[in-house]
Amino acid sequence: MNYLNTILPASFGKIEFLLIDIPFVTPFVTSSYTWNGKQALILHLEADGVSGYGECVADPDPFYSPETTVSCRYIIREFILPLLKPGMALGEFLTAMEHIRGNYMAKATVENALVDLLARRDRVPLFTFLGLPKRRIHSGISLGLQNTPEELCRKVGEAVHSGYHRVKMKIKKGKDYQFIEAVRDKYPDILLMADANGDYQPEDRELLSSLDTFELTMIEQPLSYNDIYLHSQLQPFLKTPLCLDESIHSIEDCKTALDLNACGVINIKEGRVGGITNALMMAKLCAENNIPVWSGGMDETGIGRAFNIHLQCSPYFTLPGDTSETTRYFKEDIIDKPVVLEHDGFIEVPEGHGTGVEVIPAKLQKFLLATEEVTL
Ligand code: OSB
Ligand code: MG
Repeated sequence: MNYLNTILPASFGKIEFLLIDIPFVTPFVTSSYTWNGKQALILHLEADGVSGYGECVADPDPFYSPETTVSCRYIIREFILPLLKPGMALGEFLTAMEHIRGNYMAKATVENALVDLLARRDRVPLFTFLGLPKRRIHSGISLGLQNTPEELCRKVGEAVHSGYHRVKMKIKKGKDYQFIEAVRDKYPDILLMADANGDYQPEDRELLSSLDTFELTMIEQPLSYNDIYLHSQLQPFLKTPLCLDESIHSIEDCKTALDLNACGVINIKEGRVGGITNALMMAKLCAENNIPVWSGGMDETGIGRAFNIHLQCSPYFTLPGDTSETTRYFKEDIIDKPVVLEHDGFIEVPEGHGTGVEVIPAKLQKFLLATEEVTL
């Protein structure tokens, strides 16, 4: 990872937080919460004549992760940004951040803004800066909980028709077997998986193993958001591979899950695991242990979405992830170009410098809740 030797700017012309709120086209319903829009904390850095943007994947609430937009802003301002020193290499900065415990979403926000800025300064796309080959990315859709199996089947039908490579459906207790059965009856051959966001207990083992008949590619985070061990006890009772999402924050968590055989797949959200560099290290470790990984999403705006796309240029990401078209989430986004599916369901990596997506000032203004300028 040669990019880690890149020297950071000697000083920053501007460091600012932008808090934005973009309404969703339709509410996103999961077993843990219903989100009506994306409130996102954006970090904007300016130096050496270019800008870099990082999007924090935390929500304003602690219902997916303990980190929130407010906790991240605090940790970034008080503890992460003060670690930036003139003449420092990116890798040295990442090492300095390890002194701060946890707070991986906050760390990812700053790493993202820096690598975007450095790639733009080098006038190369982010994937090139990271040393990754250019490739087209698989698409995948994450459908929220629906009221009836019929409504769900209609949504799955739309997704299949659009060309999505795999469909993920949210499940929760009472909205599982019948809903999956209805989809499988109609779409016997699609890559289908279910995400429980931690709604089940070890006692639900029989119910979870009854889902084996539907040949799901995986069941994501059936047990607690906080657990790896109980998943390792559940996995032997299921044919379907388990996938861990919210309980994996770090390389250490990843090693624990691998050693315990707690899952057959890991969902790597770079914004949840401390950024691109950690995500690449985790993906490599999983590949060495024959555990396939995919890139999850957090309903990001076009800024965060672009990082997930560049990350998937890494050949370690072998499974389709939660990378969907912009129009699935927002009528208007704050960036150009929006994500679209090609005729065969693949997604192009943006060609421009850095993430290759450009903030539209008028759209940013429209959805802006607050700004805060930071001086080091
Ligand atoms: O569990 O993967 C999840 C969105 C927000 C929080 C948690 C999750 C999700 C998704 C949607 O499933 C992924 C996406 O479309 O970006
Ligand atoms: Mg999930």
